[in-house]
Amino acid sequence: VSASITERLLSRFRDGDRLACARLMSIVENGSEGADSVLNELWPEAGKAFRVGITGPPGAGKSTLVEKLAQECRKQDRTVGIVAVDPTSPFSGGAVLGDRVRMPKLFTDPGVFIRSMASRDGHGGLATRTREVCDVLDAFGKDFLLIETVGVGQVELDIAAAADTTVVVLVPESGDSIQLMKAGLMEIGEVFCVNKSDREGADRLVMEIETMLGLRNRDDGWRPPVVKTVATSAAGVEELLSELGRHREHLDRTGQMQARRKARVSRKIRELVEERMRKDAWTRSEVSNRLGELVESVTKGESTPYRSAEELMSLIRIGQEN
Ligand SMILES: Nc1nc2c(ncn2[C@@H]2O[C@H](COP(=O)(O)OP(=O)(O)OP(=O)(O)O)[C@@H](O)[C@H]2O)c(=O)[nH]1
Ligand SMILES: [Mg+2]
Repeated sequence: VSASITERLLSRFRDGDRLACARLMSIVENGSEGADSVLNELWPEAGKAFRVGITGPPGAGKSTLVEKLAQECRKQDRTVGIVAVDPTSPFSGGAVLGDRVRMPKLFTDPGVFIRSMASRDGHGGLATRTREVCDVLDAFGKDFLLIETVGVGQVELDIAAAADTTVVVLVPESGDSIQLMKAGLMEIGEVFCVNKSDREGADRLVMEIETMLGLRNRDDGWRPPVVKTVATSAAGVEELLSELGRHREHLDRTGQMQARRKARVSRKIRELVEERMRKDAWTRSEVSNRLGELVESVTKGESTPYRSAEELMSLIRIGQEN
């Protein structure tokens, strides 16, 4: 994407053009050329949105909850960005279509922006560029960002890192409490939601969660609340939203919000540096040529990968000084 195109997109974006917003998100999501300069441009305009991660096992009702939370936010006159990370589909098109059918009212509301993305990092994790896509939505002026992901494996750590507040959604079905422990969801939940509480066993699950929370020592002075919801009828959703607000206040009051954001900035800078170092290291032909030679000598038994790495490091450092 050429610089003049991104310039035009940015100017339309700043006028509130949703198509421009979508285009910029794609540039950022795909890591296309110009992505970093777009993010660099938008950085000063981001940082105001409250980011809520919503995770939990497949089918727990996360999307339904997100939809109802968004409607509740709109009632309170707050704008909403929704990012749904779909770990199964390699293309986000299908998911968007599905959500468009499911959330027709939200799709036509100018105060809501919905974006689906495929998690393509292959680790089952949050799509690698989710944070950056959130940065774009944030700069677009959305007050509330709701980020939905299926909680499997690495995801919860990623989502906890990307969000200000993490909601763990569970349902009263057998094995949930074990799943909870296994997946490490207990560690990251700041607000717990027992959804489908129209089903049997909801109170028992609430008690199990409370018990497990009681066994854990948190050092942040926050006791995660457990909220019962029926997402399909929006029961409990208002309370869920107010608990989110309470956690946000807690983060602000205790300075943890700032600390989290600083940690995010620090991670971001380190990531960028590492990315650049990697690129710098291998794009120089003398380095890649020498690599080829070193591979030969290791194969012949004349050197080792460790000695080779040392040598390449010196070569890279010399290149950096020039
Ligand atoms: N009985 C009942 N059904 C619900 C409730 N919330 C959601 N559902 C239903 O559960 C099914 C799954 O809901 P989704 O919102 O798609 O769940 P999800 O967690 O987003 O699913 P994935 O994104 O596929 O992991 C749908 O058929 C919903 O209508 C609830 O509170 N009670
Ligand atoms: Mg979903």
